[in-house]
Amino acid sequence: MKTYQTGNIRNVVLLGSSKSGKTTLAEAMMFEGKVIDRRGTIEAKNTVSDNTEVEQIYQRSIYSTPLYTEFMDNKLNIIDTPGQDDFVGGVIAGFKVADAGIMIVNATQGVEVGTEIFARYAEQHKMPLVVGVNQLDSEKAAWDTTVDSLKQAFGNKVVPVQFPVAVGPGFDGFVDVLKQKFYRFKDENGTREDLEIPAEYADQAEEYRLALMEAAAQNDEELMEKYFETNDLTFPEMIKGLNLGILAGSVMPVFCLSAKKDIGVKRLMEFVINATPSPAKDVEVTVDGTEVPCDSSKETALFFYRTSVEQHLGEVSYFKVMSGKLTEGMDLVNPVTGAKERVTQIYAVAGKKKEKVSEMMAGDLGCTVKLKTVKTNQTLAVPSVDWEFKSIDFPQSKFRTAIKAKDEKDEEKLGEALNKYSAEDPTIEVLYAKELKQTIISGQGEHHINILKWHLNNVYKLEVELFAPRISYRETITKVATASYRHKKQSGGAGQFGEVHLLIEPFVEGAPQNNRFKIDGKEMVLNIKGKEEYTMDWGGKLEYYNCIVGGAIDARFMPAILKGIMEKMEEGPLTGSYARDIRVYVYDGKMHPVDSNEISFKLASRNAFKEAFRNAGPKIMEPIFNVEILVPSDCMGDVMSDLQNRRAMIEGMSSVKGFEVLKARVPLAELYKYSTTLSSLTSGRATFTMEYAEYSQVPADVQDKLLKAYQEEEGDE
Ligand SMILES: Nc1nc2c(ncn2[C@@H]2O[C@H](COP(=O)(O)OP(=O)(O)O)[C@@H](O)[C@H]2O)c(=O)[nH]1
Ligand SMILES: [Mg+2]
Repeated sequence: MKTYQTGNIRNVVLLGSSKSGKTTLAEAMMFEGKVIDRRGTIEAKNTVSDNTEVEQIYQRSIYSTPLYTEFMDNKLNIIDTPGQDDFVGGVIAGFKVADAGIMIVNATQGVEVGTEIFARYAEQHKMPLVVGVNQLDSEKAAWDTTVDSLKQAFGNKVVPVQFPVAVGPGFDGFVDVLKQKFYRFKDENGTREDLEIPAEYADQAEEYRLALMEAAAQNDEELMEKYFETNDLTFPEMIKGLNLGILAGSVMPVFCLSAKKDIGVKRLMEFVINATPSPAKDVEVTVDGTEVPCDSSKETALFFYRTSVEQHLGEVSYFKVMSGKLTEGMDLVNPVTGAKERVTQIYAVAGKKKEKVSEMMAGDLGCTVKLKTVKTNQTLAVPSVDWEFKSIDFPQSKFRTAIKAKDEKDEEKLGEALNKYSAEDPTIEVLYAKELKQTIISGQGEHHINILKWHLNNVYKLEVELFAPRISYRETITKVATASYRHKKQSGGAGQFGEVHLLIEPFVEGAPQNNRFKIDGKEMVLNIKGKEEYTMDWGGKLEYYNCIVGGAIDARFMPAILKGIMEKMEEGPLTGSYARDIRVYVYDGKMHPVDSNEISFKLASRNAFKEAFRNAGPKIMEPIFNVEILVPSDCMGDVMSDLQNRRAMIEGMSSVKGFEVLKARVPLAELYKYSTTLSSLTSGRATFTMEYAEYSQVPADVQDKLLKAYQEEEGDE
């Protein structure tokens, strides 16, 4: 393959609902570019893009696949993506390295859930979109309704550049009003005749042309003037206007396709090359704000957007050349870790097929093998620069579950497998929750986690169990209480003796120090001699006051007393959860001249604290999350009533473009598998985010249940 200069590269992401035909289109694009000499099909399980076993079993894309084709002296790098929200990670990684998206819409369905969801992601990432209406050869294909559904979803920026003639099984051509041609196809291999627009379509063509011209003109004042004066724009002027509009997100041009019959594929590629930007204008801003232009004459730097383990190759690292020129054998450095790497081989990638090249210019996408340390989101650059490119902004996870190996002996193997898997799929997070004593995995949805499970079963040969994670409850108190405890043991040898009297009250941020308390109607005044303040690892505070008078307890025992309290806070008296936000005043006690030691005082304070805690109006607190849900207006009722069953507090509602934005506060305990429920309530059309907000008291009935459960568990032991 020849070396492509930055200006002759286009990086695009294929987007759209599942089964709209992205993978089939990618196949046709590579066929047209002669990267492959025959097209595979989804049915025959031999496409370049869906090439993993799990994808062939499920017959759909799960991973994003980097591909390329060569057309009109340009290299078109294509990221084929899966059409499901669960696998959005690959789409977001694609946005990081691409300059435009091609949104594929199925002409038998019109705009679908996936279309809406991925258009929303594209908008968030400021990704310009070109639309291809595919499957126009299908029995049930409908052009007008599909275009209407696009206009309804995305408004006036939707402008067809073409319209088909004879939609359905007889679909063999379309009129292109930008090129002013009628393209007719003679076979299913893209062989086409370029004809004059037939007279019977002249009026329709003129109507489309005017609409397109107007859309092109509105993006530039000069063009607008010219258009008003002459009522006409030349071809280059149209391209210029459309280019500006696409970039600004104010024009979404629409094309006709049958990916399966290779109709419209060449023309779409031609347009992408003419009207979407090359990486030459890209400027990437590093973590510390340095602007790095995509210029092949500057210092070499690579950004790694994906890694995977592949048959025969081992670890494969996918990169974009962000700056400079990459040549075979180049020595580069990770500016953050200092790790040195040699890029011994460079490949252009078309799925499994890897074509060796000797160099690559800024803007191009490729892969290499046998790097020692590089992970997704990392940078390699020549030693003279310290650029660190910003990480891919993966969406927050939406589905959380606990996992364990069915056979305890496999726990370590499971840990290793999970680490490997999450390195390949950064939208899977793995965490060992010390507090819960559980391994928690999170991802984008239940299906996402099920695919992970498939890998654990089939690739790593591990049997695992998924179950609801424990909740990190907290315990605290609501009023003042006192307690005393004497620890005494005198059975031969050295004895043990320690007695502690303490008072506890709730700690409230900012509340003034206090030394007068009322206990059972009696006033109690303490003589505060020392104060220590601790922030607990799990949140909240402990304030520890020494109020001992008359040497009732030696100062040397005070740390042991504190230790006893700390231990009990780590394993709270109610349910064994962490306790927080408590003030403890140690005001009296007793010592024994011989038998008192640290252990005795620790045990005495532990028990005194436990008793005081239970008398101080103890409460269990639970984590509450802020949940923001984007719901289609017609599903609002179902989503609301489901939320009510989850003890949610609705905080607000607002509407945007046919969607309602619902804000609520929901206890984490009620959010297990929420993404699955939400998806089934809305046929997959809603999305949500969740974020920790605060701890709040559980209602009395829930507290009773938790106390009972803990007592039973304790009883079992
Ligand atoms: N009739 C027809 N079927 C198509 C066309 N494009 C794709 N398909 C079929 O639609 C299904 C989904 O295609 P695929 O490329 O996997 O879609 P993806 O999920 O968007 O990647 C497959 O059965 C394809 O054979 C097309 O242009 N016409
Ligand atoms: Mg696909």
